[in-house]
Amino acid sequence: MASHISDANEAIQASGESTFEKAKKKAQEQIDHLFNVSLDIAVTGETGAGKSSFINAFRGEENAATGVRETTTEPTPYQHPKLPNVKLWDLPGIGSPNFKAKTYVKKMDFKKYDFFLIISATRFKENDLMLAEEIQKAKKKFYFIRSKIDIDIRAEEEKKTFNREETLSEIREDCQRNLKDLGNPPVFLISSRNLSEFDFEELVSTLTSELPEHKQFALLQSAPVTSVAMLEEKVVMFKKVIWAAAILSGGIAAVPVPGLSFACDTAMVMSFFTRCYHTFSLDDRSLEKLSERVNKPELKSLKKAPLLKELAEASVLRMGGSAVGEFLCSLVPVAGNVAAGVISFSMTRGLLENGLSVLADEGRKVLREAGLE
Ligand SMILES: Nc1nc2c(ncn2[C@@H]2O[C@H](COP(=O)(O)OP(=O)(O)OP(=O)(O)O)[C@@H](O)[C@H]2O)c(=O)[nH]1
Ligand SMILES: [Mg+2]
Repeated sequence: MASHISDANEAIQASGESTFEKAKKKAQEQIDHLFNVSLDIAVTGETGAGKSSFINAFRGEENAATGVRETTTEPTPYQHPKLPNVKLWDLPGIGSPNFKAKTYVKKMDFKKYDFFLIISATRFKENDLMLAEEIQKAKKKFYFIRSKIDIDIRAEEEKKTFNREETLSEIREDCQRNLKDLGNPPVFLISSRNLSEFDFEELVSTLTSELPEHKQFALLQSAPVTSVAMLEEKVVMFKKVIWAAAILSGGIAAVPVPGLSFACDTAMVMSFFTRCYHTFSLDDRSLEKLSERVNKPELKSLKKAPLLKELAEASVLRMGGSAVGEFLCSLVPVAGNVAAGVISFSMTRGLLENGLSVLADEGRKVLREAGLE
């Protein structure tokens, strides 16, 4: 009992709250945010600017038709393949003949989006500025994306005087000149052919820092793993909520019952790991896509860490059976007590930390093999 009390104290301390009840409430809130928060990203810009291509690249799926003439006049939502609560909305450009600015705002229902991405493949034009002003009036944030940078770079590369950094600065400055009236907002240079290049990560960092905390979880989880730096951001995010997952995993949530099967507490732990697994793009489908993208077939057959195998199987079986429970036990720092069925807060936390670190290492290995360090 004494150790149970000190264990509860440890949980309270980890939460930064004053009582166990408050700690548990905050833990529930954090985990709800991690698992359930929705995010609605509006993507707009002229026909052909690259909206659909960006949406596809962000989601890692090719559902939005690209290179076709404008076909829809309604906002079209594209769900994130792993996070159903995250949607990217393809908004037809304001400049198309079917739309006029005033009706546009109304028709597009600006209220429902968390922020807007305004895309242009050239300079930002009057329509883009008009749109930004309307977004501002609706008290929403907007971010400018200059797309198809790979095409600009390729064209410049052929010149003798080519200097990559200079070319990029020129594009940026050229875009910014047209946005002066809006108070010089930043312009993010992006190639949807390869989000690992140019300013995509900068864009994600900026969005993350400007979103409310609970929305940050959704954005960071849904953002594609474009480099080790991006992976590390995700790892940090999960680390921050380990204490909450540990509290909710049981253990000390109730007075521990000797003999209670450890499997009873695995649901939260498993869904935490499964989240990390998908967010780090370690699932077979993501590995396959990555291997195609970087043209390295060997990525598909990387030898997997045992935890990863367990997760791959568990995600097929939904919630794994006792094999998963046993496997999780092997991750518990002091496995001895597990036999007695008493899983303490600090043990659960240790287990979550170990599992996260296994998955993070796996992610780093994949990125190294893919040449995306
Ligand atoms: N090289 C390169 N091509 C791109 C990029 N983004 C888009 N494209 C190409 O540009 C064309 C138009 O892109 P879309 O994504 O269809 O443009 P959109 O804004 O959705 O166009 P609408 O649906 O007509 O409004 C397509 O042929 C894309 O393949 C990019 O970053 N790099
Ligand atoms: Mg499109």
